[in-house]
Amino acid sequence: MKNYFSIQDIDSLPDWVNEAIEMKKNPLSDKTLGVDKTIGLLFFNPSLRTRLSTQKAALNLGMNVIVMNFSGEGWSLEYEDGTVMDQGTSEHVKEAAQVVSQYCDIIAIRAFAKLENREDDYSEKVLSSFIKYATVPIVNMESATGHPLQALTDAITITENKKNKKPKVVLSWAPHPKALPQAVANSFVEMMQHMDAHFVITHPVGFELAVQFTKEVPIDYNQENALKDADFVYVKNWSSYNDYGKSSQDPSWKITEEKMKLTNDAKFMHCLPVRRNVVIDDAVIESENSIVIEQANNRTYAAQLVVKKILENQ
Ligand code: SN0
Repeated sequence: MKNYFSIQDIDSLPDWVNEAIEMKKNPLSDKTLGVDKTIGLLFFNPSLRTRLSTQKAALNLGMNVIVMNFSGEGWSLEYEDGTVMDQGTSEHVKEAAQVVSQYCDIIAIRAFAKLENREDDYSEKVLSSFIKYATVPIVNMESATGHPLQALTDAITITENKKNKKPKVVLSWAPHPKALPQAVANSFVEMMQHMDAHFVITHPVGFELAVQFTKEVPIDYNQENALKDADFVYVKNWSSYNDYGKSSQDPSWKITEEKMKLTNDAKFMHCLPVRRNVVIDDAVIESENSIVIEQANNRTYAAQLVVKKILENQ
């Protein structure tokens, strides 16, 4: 594998999930694989889990890690060809990507959707420019349209926690005070189509995700109906794809203890960070069925597996 841009880069999901679960038992088993190699983590947006778990993963493989926050600290990058750069942008991605490639053996990038222009976001301008101009592998740490490290984490977490062969998994939209990207939901939806699961999406009318991700997945506009008999409830807010970037705070979609009673004693999942008592009630995130902390722990093993696969290919 050269780049980890989307879950399409996973050649065999069951093998990857099993390998990650094995790696979790002995995280230092490949501690010399990355010796004398450097991973550079470039952040255009905030992070807690992604930054620390990816660093931890690289350290477990013996790598050196360098981190740069672009927002505020880096030069503002230009992505268009042939621009007369007499406005706000200081450096073209063509130079930046080639320069960083000389310092790093792998570059990982976080660049969220701006939610201003759907075509711009869905063209994956930042990630695809780095993939085009960098001379080393690129790892997606949440791009405009996807968060494949999170989705791999979620596949590992569901596999570890499932009680039956084909669990019912429900992705539920929830309210949020801010307009958030569709990236986490897109990659989760994509991932669930590769897993042995009864998968249902529930959200208010107008919050349909892009059909290129949802394909034939059933959508139930009635949240309570969708939650019935669920084994896993995965909660996430996203802004509208059709009315691009429109948000909603409709409190009737918040996940409560009452709603969780409709499920088959479901495990509660969220990628974090989560707005307590807006997205979910305290009682749900603090319940025994909440596996969000364990889910966040698995971020390390998802990242470690991806970096390992890239190192083995170098
Ligand atoms: C991001 C998102 O894509 O939804 C990252 C999730 C891993 N989430 C947020 O930006 C939440 C910000 C907030 O203020 O709650």
